[in-house]
Amino acid sequence: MDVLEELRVFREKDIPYSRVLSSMCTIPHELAVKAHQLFIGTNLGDPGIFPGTVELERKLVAMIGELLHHKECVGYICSGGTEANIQGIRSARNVMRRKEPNIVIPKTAHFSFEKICDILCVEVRRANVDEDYKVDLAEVEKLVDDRTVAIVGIAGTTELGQIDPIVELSRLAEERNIPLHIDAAFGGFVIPFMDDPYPFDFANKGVSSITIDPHKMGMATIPAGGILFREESFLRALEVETPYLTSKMQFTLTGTRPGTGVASAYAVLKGLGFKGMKEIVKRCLRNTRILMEEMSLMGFEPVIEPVMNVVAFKTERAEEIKHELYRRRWVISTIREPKAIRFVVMSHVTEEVIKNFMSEFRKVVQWK
Ligand code: 0PR
Repeated sequence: MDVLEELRVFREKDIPYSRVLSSMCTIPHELAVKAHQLFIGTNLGDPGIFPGTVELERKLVAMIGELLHHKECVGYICSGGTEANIQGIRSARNVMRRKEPNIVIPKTAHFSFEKICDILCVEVRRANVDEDYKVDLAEVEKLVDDRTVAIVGIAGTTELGQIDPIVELSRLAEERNIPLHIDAAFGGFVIPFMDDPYPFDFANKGVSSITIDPHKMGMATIPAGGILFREESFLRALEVETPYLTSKMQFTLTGTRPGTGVASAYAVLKGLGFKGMKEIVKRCLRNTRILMEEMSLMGFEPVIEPVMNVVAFKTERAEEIKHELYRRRWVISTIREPKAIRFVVMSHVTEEVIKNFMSEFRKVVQWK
């Protein structure tokens, strides 16, 4: 067998996106795929060799910065939300220079913060959430002290797509002079394109850094995460010397770093424009409502009214339903609390996909 033939056999074992209602990634936009191909082999880890790719990254950062109400922001395209969150907290820790530092995050934060706590040796304090699964401000205030180097707010929680009260968090951060990092890995490319966007970004003076991932709702190719800072000093706080490269200093976490994410994210944002992105988000939100209607007809109740294209429905049988669906090659997920099945309605989750899914889902729910 020819090696490509062999590869195809493995690839065919993967589950196609048309059966996946759990993922925050999706089929990249065709413009992203073309851009990716054009930039294969580029390495932003040695920028002197790739001045064109460097220039493109600057343009992309400014473009995303404009979307987030701060065109002059600085940052870079990284491997994903995990790296972006690590770097956001690492820079705050380095800028703040506290002994035995801690950070205050919502209980609903992504598990990348577990890694942060381990790698960066910062204590992670988890604030409770209210009945809408938004972080409780009084709790955050209680947990913050002189050793707090960052407060974290989430714009689009992993499990429910909820948005924390970032306006209030920003006020608190300003008052206490503590950097506020926003994890908008998912919501960053959703909220700005909604009809009545919640102000989650640099428009709030207390926000010092934002995670925003092109490889999620930005329709870019994997890997493409984004970390943006309000001020240059936060980027400088990440630098190490690179004695033998074409650059003197490096602020990224990884060394060798693909330019493909930069190119594919730029292609989508520039190619589709604000209007095109708005249409994608609108379709995802409409399909979320369709899924909601189908599920409520079956008697399922959402954990919260969906804020964006993530929705979870309460059921004691969540794990069992997920496993039986997986056995039938359909992928959904569950959340930690309360017991619920969760869906992410990415652009590949079309009306047709929902229809096919619901017909299988009905059989699974009635089964046993
Ligand atoms: N922050 C938030 C709010 C996230 O939801 C995620 C990932 C991250 C950070 C970390 O991002 P990276 O995975 O890019 O490092 N959220 C999804 C999750 O863990 C990612 C995902 C993507 C899950 C595709 C499944 C999947 O098929 O649930």
